[in-house]
Amino acid sequence: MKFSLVTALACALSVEGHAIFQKVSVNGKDQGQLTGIRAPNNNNPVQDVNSQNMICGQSGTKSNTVINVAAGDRIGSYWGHVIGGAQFANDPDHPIAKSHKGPVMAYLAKVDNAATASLNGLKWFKIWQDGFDTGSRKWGVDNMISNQGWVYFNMPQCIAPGQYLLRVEVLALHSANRPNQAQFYQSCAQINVSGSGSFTPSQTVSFPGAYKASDPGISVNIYGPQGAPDMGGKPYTPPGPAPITC
Ligand SMILES: [Cu+2]
Repeated sequence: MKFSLVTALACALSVEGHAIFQKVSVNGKDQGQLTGIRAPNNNNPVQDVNSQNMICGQSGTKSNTVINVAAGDRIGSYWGHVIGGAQFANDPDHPIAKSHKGPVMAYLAKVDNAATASLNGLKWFKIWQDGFDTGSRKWGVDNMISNQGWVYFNMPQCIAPGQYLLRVEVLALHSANRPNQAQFYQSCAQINVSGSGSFTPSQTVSFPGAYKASDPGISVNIYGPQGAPDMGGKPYTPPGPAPITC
């Protein structure tokens, strides 16, 4: 009884478990806290897939910096429980609460000026995702936690030079078996891509618009028959389009 009360309380305080994408690295070089990032200034999730906040999170921090990236570079996206990282020493919910199983996804949208671009009307395409591995039964979020908040992916070699917004998203599915309880966390990084790529997406999506609350990657029970957050060993497909291939 006591245990379940504690568990219920932990759920009620799940605000404690949220996370913010707040820093970028390029080939291992940390670009600095909130540098070139449009991040929400609190860690509350977006739960309405039709909200404007689905684009880059609730409007929050601004930066005049545009981060230089070459096609093929290894990009790091750093997540922390609050802006700054951990909320306090040994914060168990840093970089995110372990309960918050789900995929991590990265999208790009071409813009003229990444520092000043409006978020409306952008055409997004997915460049990477880390969903659920049925073999190890690990989620993208599990890999982010093992990397102390860092999520790594490569800027695809074929991306055409120019400025982009890079939207990195965590989708926490721990309560997604109840309507509108999937939790979306996202910020956008302002980047300038160099290289000799010439990729133009044949299909793009809008935010909001790309997702429906009923999408099978969003309205989903991730718990197996034993209650483990492992899809019962079944595959899971993240929402949105498939990542591009070069
Ligand atoms: Cu949360």
